[in-house]
Amino acid sequence: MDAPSGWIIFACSIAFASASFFEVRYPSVVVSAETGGNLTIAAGPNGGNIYMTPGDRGTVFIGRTDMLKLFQIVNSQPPVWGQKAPYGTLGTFLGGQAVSLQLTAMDPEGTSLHYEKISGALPPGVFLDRASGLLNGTAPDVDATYEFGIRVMDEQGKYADQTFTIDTRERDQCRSSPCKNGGSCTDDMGTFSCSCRTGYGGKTCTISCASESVGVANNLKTIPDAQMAGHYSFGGSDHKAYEGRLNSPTGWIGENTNSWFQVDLGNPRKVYAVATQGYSATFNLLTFQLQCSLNGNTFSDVNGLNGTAAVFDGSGTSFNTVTKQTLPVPDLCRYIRFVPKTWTNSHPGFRVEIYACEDF
Ligand SMILES: *[C@@H]1O[C@H](CO)[C@@H](O)[C@H](O)[C@H]1NC(C)=O
Ligand SMILES: *[C@@H]1O[C@H](CO)[C@@H](O)[C@H](O)[C@H]1NC(C)=O
Ligand SMILES: *[C@@H]1O[C@H](CO)[C@@H](O)[C@H](O)[C@H]1NC(C)=O
Ligand SMILES: [Ca+2]
Ligand SMILES: [Ca+2]
Repeated sequence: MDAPSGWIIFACSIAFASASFFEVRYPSVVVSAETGGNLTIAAGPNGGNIYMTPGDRGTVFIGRTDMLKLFQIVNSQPPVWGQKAPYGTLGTFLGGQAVSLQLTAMDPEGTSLHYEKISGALPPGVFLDRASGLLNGTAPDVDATYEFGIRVMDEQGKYADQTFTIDTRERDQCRSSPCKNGGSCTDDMGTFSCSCRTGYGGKTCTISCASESVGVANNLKTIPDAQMAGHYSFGGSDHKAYEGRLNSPTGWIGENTNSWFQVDLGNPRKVYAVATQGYSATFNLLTFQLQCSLNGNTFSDVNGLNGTAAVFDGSGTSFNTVTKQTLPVPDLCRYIRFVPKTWTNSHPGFRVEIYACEDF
């Protein structure tokens, strides 16, 4: 009788232990139905049992499915939330405050969990770490309630959903009195703005505008050469506008009272003061007027309190003396022109600086 090794021929191996029991012991036992047939294991009608009992390290497969594992999953429990109350608020946070909230859940089977937002919205700036369940970030500066659903899932794919809320409150950024020198504060979303008293500027009114150089001076040069212009210069081209910087070794020299020297600040600023230095006994400045423009095209006189063009003192013939003049009324200008009125000897010659604040 030839049979494939490892296989048994049924007829040869039946061992009758008793009238109601038989046993087959081989490394592999295969029982198969013919093609188109059925393999049927049926207990008798009078209460017989069917057992499938794998060894300690064995299991039971149907097809490729590990039936023991499947039953374990079927019988397993979903995770349980530590945070109980539905719609439970997780807290109230002030704008800018750090948020660090640990969501807690556990799986009765002890498998590891991961968290996922399934509905609603987290506060902008707060993020969920899916592996740890940590809600972390910074509260937005608004009055709002954020409601969101979180699903916690175990390794068996079982999950529990929970809805949470986080409340945020807009913080009053003016509470710390950030505006100095009598400036008034306006609170905003995440920020504030100051309205400074006359003479002060900057985000928090700490800048004294009459001392805030725009940077024409030779040692500063914040204003580039290209933003300086001279009209009707002495000697045609001998003296360039960029020589008109305070403390420059030379100076700008005009021709007569039709000449002007212009600085483009680059953007509109409130001009509070100007300073001049003379150039020499020959080229100097005794008095001048100022003109101001926002577009570089239309200029108006800088006036005195009496409403007519103010006349300012220059430094005369002194090379070193800086003569600073405050505008009677601070003027918003992008372009500012120095118009020489009087000088001694030959021609008006001078060097300048301008003091101004950004107009907030
Ligand atoms: C297999 O089982 C089915 C369902 O009980 C039955 O209809 C069919 O006749 C069986 N086939 C054979 C070959 O016994
Ligand atoms: C939480 O957020 C803060 C600021 O947004 C960040 O510095 C910190 O590293 C975060 N912590 C964790 C554990 O992600
Ligand atoms: C008006 O005031 C300015 C400076 O305040 C002065 O230079 C000018 O001479 C005054 N004009 C008249 C007409 O008083
Ligand atoms: Ca579970
Ligand atoms: Ca605010």
